[in-house]
Amino acid sequence: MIVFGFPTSPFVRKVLFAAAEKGIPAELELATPHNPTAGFIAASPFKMMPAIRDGEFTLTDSTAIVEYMEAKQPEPALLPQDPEARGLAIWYDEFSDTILAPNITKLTFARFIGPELLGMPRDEATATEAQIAMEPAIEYLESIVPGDGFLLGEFSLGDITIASALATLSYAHDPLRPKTKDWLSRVHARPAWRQVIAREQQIVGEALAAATRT
Ligand SMILES: N[C@@H](CCC(=O)N[C@@H](CS)C(=O)NCC(=O)O)C(=O)O
Repeated sequence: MIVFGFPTSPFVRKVLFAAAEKGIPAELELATPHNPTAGFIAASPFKMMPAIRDGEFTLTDSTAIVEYMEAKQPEPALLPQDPEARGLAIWYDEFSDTILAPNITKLTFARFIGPELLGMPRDEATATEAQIAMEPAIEYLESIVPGDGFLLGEFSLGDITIASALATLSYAHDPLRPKTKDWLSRVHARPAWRQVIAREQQIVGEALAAATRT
C-alpha cells in the first residue's frame, strides 16, 4: 500500500501508525497539497492528505483508510467489539480529528512548519490564539486518560488518533497534563510507534536541512 502525504500531518501519522500496528506494509510517498505528486492527485480528489493506493484502489481520509485496513485485515483489531468501547473509540477518533487537531495544525503551522520548513514568517498571534482555543480539549484529555493501560483498556484507534495529533503539537507547544503524559509514554513505547517516528524524524531532518540551504 502506498500512503501519500507528509508525516508531520496528524492524519498521515494516524494512517502510518495504524498500518504499522496491523503489520500492513505502507510505503510513504511524500506529497502535500502545495507540492502534490501525480499519484497523490489521482488518489485524493480534494488534494487532502493522507490518501492511499492499494493495487488499483485509491482512498482518502484517515478514518476511511483505517476502516478499510480494519475490514481488509481484521487482526490485530483497532476497533473494539464491545459496543460501548467501539462507540468510544470512534468518538475519540472524531474528538481528535475535529476538535483537537484543527487548533494543533493551526498552531504548528504558524510556529514551526511555516517558518522552519516553508520560509514563511512566524505567526505568533495565530499560534497563541490556537494555544488558548485548545485548552478545553487538553483539559478533557486529562479527564479521559486512564492511570494505567490505554484509553479503552485494550489499545485502539482512540490511542492512535490522539497520540498522532499530539505528536504534531509537540513540534510547537507542550501543554499536556501529567496523566496525559504518562498515557502518551505508554503509546510511545509501542514498536509500531517507534518505527513510524524514526522515519518521520529522518524525513523532517532532511526537510529542515533542505530549508536551511535555500
Ligand atoms: N478528515 C481528513 C482531514 C485531512 C486534512 O485535513 N489534511 C490536511 C493536512 S493536516 C490537508 O491535507 N489540508 C489541505 C487543505 O486543506 O487544502 C482526514 O482525516 O484525513
